[in-house]
Amino acid sequence: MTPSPAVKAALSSQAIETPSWAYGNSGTRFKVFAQEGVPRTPFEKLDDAARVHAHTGVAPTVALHIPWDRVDDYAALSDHARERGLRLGAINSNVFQEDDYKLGSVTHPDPAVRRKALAHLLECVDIMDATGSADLKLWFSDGTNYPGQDDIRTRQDRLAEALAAVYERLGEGQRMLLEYKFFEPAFYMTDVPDWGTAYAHCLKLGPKAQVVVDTGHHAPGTNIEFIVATLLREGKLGGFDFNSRFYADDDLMVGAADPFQLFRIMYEVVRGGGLTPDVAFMLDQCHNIEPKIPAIIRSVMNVQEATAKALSVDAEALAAAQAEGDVLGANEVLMDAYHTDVRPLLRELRAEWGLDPEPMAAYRRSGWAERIVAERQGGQQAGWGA
Ligand code: PSV
Ligand code: MN
Ligand code: MN
Repeated sequence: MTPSPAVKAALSSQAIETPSWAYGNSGTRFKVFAQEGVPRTPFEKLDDAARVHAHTGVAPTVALHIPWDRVDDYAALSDHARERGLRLGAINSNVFQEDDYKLGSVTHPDPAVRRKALAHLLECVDIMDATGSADLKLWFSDGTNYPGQDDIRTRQDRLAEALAAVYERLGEGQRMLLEYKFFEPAFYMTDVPDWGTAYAHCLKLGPKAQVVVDTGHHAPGTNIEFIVATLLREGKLGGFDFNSRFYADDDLMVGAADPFQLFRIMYEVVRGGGLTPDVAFMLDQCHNIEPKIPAIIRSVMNVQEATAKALSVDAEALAAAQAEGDVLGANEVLMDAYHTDVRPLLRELRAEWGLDPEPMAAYRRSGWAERIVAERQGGQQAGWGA
């Protein structure tokens, strides 16, 4: 296969955002296995993210999580990023880790708790102003555990009220990305459980409100690419939180559990014209037992490979087979692209960009892993599950 210049151009302009929390120690609710050399500060997380970008060439932005990445001087953090060829990406809010949020945050029955949660979300927009971030990512753990515990409809009203206040506060060029999740930590009812609920709120709010699809946040068997196609058709796909899962919200490396699903998602992205800066391609993962930086490099490459395969689909042949009702032929066109070995193309591209064609090997040789173990003694950055 000789890739067209358009395929090369699309891959050259792709940007995959890595999450600050994936660099720090994180774990499950059972145990956090601390690794040596993990970043002690948000600045050091950026140092690690810079290695991922240096070796892959396609990971120029880093998502922050407040309060895990709270610093006194966000301009200094932005400068630190810029000096390393990075930019600060989405600001992720956190209204799920404090005792006050036991019964919810923006949907809590107590107005004082709702006010506190809203104040945090607004603070996140202040931080966006300081960091130059364009996206506020909202994930709410809000929900109930027992039927009758609280009123489903009233909670939707409270949610809508908070979202509207945040929307009002957004500045020029800023967006809010609403993330849904079907269960956990709430086990009976979650206030933003699915794309339909997120979409309904975003539609009412306006064009600066978009839906974010976390690939681990669906019931098993859900056709995620259909959701992606639909949101793109409606102009409401704000971005992805990529990760992979075998059971629930496993947060494993994207493309590890089901590379075929990732390909199908990326095919719908390509098909729907979603390979643009308007769709944020973010990772949301935890690396509990594997070394973190190489795991993130591998994840970025997995997204890149799925994208390259999606771009390899022979659109004309597929459309012709579909028009003729050629079921097997159409399926074969898609599977041909999935089975294409795109690694030589990506190696060639990296060489063109002046990078080592093999990011994993280049990272191993770089000595960074040994250096951070030697230099980063003491202290441990808290994060998800920590
Ligand atoms: C919790 O499920 C979660 O993984 C959500 O996906 C958020 O995006 C992430 O934590 C960070 O807040
Ligand atoms: Mn997520
Ligand atoms: Mn999640």
